[in-house]
Amino acid sequence: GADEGTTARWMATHRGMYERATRHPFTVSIRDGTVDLVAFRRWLGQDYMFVREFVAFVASVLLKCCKQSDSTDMEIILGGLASLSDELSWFKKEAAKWGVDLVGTSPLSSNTEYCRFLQSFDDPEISYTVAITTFWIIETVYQDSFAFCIEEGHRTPSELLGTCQRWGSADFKQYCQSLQQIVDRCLANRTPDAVKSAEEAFLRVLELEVGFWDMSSSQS
Ligand code: HMH
Repeated sequence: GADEGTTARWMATHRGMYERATRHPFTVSIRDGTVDLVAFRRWLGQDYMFVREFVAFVASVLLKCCKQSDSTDMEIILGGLASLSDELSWFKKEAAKWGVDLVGTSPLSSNTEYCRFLQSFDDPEISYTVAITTFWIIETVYQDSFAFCIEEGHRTPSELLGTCQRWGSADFKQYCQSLQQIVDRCLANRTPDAVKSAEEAFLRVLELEVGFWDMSSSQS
């Protein structure tokens, strides 16, 4: 319909891939209450390192935005960047609670691969449209994954509810929807090639997210 943006069409077209990222056995096991706490600890340590790289990535999105877009976009991205400060504190507190040594943790290969992808956005040749699309879908995978863990019928262990609420809250959903509106607006006036590049970035994120969950839940 007329109110359906490009992002909604991608999510329908690539439904299977989107669901592999947002209904992954790892996050579904959190919701079921069967989660392996060794895996949860591994995810926590790895995600802390990811978020540190993510800060630099969001800064690169902000920079691209400042160079070519309007001030409402800037305020939303800046708000997202600011909230990562609180998120890093949260990771440290949570790591202490779970006995995860953040200093002694080194990135596993899927994390390194994802971080390299994030670093590639430093290139000024990568467009704001591709960057904001990437930002939106990275946040949305966590929003959708963790919201499912606190939806009706969940059996999420109480000590994991705080984690799930961080990304599964109504506020975080609203923030993701603001990003999605920016993306759809950016895509609306771009060439088919530019839209295709953004769609490829969208799919790459879904792949990298599946890899990140696989890495977290792997038994090795
Ligand atoms: C791997 N994807 C990964 N970590 C995160 N913290 C987010 C997305 C959301 O910020």
